[in-house]
Amino acid sequence: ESGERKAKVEKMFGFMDAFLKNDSFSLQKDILDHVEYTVARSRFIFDDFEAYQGLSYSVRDRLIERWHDTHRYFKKKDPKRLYFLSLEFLMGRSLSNSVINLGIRDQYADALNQLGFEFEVVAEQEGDAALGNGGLARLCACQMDSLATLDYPAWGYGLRYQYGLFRQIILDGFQLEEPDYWLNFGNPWEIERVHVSYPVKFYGTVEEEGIQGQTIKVWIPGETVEAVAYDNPIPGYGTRNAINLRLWAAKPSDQYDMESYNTGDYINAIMDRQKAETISNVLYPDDRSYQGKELRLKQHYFFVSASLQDIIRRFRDDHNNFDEFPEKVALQINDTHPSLAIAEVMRVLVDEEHLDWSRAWDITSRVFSFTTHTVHVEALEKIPVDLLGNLLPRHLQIIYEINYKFMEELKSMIGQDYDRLSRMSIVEEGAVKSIRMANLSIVCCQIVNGVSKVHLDLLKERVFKDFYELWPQKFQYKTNGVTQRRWVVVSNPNLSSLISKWLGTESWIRNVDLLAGLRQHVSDPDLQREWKMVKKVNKARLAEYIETLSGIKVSLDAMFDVQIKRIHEYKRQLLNILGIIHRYDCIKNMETSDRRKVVPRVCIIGGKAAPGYDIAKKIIKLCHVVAEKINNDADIGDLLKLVFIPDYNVSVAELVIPGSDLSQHLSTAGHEASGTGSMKFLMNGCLLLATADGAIVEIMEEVGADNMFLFGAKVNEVPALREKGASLKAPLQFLRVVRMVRDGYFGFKDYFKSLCDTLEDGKDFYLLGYDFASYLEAQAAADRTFVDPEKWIHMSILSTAGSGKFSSDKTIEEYAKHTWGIEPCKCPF
Ligand code: OAK
Repeated sequence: ESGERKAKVEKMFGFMDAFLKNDSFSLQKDILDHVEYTVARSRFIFDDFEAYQGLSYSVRDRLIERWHDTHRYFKKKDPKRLYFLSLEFLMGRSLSNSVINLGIRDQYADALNQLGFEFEVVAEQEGDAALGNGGLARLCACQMDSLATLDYPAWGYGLRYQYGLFRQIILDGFQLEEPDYWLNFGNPWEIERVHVSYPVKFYGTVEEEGIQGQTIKVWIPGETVEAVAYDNPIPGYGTRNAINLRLWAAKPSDQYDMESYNTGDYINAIMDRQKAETISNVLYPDDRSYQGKELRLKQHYFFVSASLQDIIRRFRDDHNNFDEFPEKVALQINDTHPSLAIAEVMRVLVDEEHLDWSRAWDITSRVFSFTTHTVHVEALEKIPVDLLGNLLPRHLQIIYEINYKFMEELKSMIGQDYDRLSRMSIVEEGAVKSIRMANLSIVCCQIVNGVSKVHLDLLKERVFKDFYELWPQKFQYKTNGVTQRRWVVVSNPNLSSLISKWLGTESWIRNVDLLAGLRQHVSDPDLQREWKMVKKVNKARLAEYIETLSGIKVSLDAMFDVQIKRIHEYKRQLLNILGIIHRYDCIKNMETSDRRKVVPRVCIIGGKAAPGYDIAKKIIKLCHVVAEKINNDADIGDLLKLVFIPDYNVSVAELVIPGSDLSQHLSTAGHEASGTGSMKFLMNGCLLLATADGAIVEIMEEVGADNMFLFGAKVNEVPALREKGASLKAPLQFLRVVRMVRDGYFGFKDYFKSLCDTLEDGKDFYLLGYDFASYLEAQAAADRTFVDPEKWIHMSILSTAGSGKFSSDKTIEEYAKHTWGIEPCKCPF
């Protein structure tokens, strides 16, 4: 472009930007126009929800401008692109995040104010986009924010579930699940792309055809479903770049099927077609074990096929030689869920592009990278061969072929070690012959990433030991991170302003290393006072929420002690509850005069249990019966309260985290791949009480072990402890509290029997008994520190100051350099 034209465009942008930012009247008109014309409500009478809609459509317009500019620029520059494939994205709300990232929050807040609305109240109207289960899904959302902010040419691809993660209802202390009708009131943040749609095929047969003296395989599918794109712009912070998250929805195909219509059964023919939509209907709510369900497999392939058609179409716009594919495309598979993509790329290259196998394999193995998010073998996907062969017959053949070649190669390297060969095979023989998707991914990808240092060690030593010994250079790790934009700037604006004030800059929002600068002020009484004040305000907000939810009034002087995450045995919410029972029991048995020395606590627990996970559901019920007892005990008063926060989600986390003093991360060492909740608390100046598991080990290195409360067996001690079985005796205090539950002290004696049974000597797989004493010591240390407010604040400031390493910006930069090979591509205006 000529310099003259560039200058002109820049001037126009400058003008528009200033205009938007300063002309409150235009913003108001914009909001009102959307209320009147898009939402179709009168501009004279509309409520908070309609104000939210009008406002969101106005903000969306601003997003779309940037998003168009960004994509036009990417197209012009044609950099290597990253395609981030994930079946789950846990985005939460978009409004506040968008206006903050666009740099127009205050302008919109003022404009709304003049219309008689309050920004915070209007923002509360938005529901969560909960298209994911937990850690893995929220991580993707944080990474999208970082990819946009750091100007990487990236696309996210996922599924647009009609129903996101279930809503958790608590009835008499039991969890019930309700569908999440998140789209019922429309979704201003998405753009339906009716013209971006692809046919996705299933079932059928594979036939052989001779073409130019060669036999090729042809897949004759039996069913076609249409995938329609819904685009969700993701704005970066402090940049004009806005990237795209493209989610696919299933629609009946309009390919006219003469036969079914001609049979005269018009109504049934239409109903059959309608069934196609069920593919993207619902998110599977289990993040614990893989079940070979056909619908789930269909979702995976539907997603993979649509995404790859889109990616390949974009590649073809500017390239016609697939040898260039790995130079222009990086495909990231987020856990194994999208790993059918490997077979699909091979199918396209071999069957449709007629490349020979080895050339196709060379290309395929250079485009993919794979990150695994678990240490649990039960969570690794195994697809029954019968299921796969029926739904995707050609893909099964391709996977067999990949495995055959891999096995030949392996034999030539390790000889006839059949045990090892069968462990490493992509195909698992056995009662149900299955495909091991993790093995497929490792065989194909040049880089396999873990999500923390400890996780990588476990992958090397246990989960993928055989593969590590074969290909040590493949295995790497990138420590997970969270975005400081959402987890501090959006959710804790008071802390955010305080940090900027003391650092003398807002640059930490993009350059998180600057947070370390807080260390030099840690002893300043002014900072300490202001820091304490911010916490108090956030605690008051949380206390209000608790009161509205449960009617329980909590004291702001108490320590707010929080454990929020999915409910799992390995995350040991049960250890927390048993610790609370112990605390209660101690207070009850104290002389009244000694009670004055007790540090008052508000214990907060929140999280969803997978609908079929019985033990996890019992843990939720136990929490409720214990709370009932404690909260209504006149002897206890403000010394101890227990609150279960129902329907934990991203928005609830945004409210709870800033208002917590202490946060608990109790996984049995060696079970949490990383954990990212801890990072959000750390950034918000909460102290951590934790086991040395997952990313906690690295947090320890950054903030110092004496700046947190650590306890419990270490990763390398756990296997030997388990070996000891029943000879590993639990301490008396532990037996006493378990007995209380067992004997029906809190009621529901029969119901809790199976839960108590998991804690018996020799059956206590997660080592609650073994860790109990050191857990109580860590809790006592937290109490002692809390009564020294200066010390506590000191540790709190150092927590935030040491949290820089755990920004997703860091993770993404590492991936970009060492895994994907992509460079920033910053839209200049
Ligand atoms: C969910 C389903 C299958 C496999 C893994 C998960 C999952 O959510 N894993 C979690 O991923 C987070 C992000 O990497 C980690 O921080 C958690 O430790 C891990 O449990």
